[in-house]
Amino acid sequence: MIRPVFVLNGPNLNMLGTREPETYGRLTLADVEALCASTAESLGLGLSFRQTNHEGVLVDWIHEAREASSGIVLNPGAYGHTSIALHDAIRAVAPLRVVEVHLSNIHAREEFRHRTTIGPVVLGSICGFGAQGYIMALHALAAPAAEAVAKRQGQTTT
Ligand code: CA2
Repeated sequence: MIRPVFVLNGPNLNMLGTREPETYGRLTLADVEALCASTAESLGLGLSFRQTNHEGVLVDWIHEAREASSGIVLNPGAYGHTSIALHDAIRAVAPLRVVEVHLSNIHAREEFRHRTTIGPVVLGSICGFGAQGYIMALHALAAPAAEAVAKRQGQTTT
């Protein structure tokens, strides 16, 4: 059984769709989960979609992902700008692939959102595309996974 991708969401993202639609869009987190579920299914990926408002819970889930997932899509919310614990947790599970996602274009917003502590330790970062960013991140994680499956079956993907 191929391990699921963990899609982890940080603080306040449970409020999506209720306020600030000009910044975060109109979809709720349940809508984003449904989008991820259909994308994961079409890509042949399993999915574990979660949200927490607690930094330590995100750290625990990243540790869990080392054994239990094939990669992480992480929207760390505001902890992405402040948390050395998340930076360290991602380093601790290397070489597990982590894609950072932000719904909004953090570089076009307040200065304190321009930098993320996890940017240097993730595979790549996607921001400014709304919920589409989650889909892009799942595609990014699926491509090498497909290659690994083909390799096991003695096929090539190109
Ligand atoms: O753009 C993103 O996805 C963010 O990670 C969202 C975080 C923000 O602190 C980051 O700078 C960028 C905040 C999520 C809060 O979401 C809300 C949605 C609706 C109403 C209130 C909060």
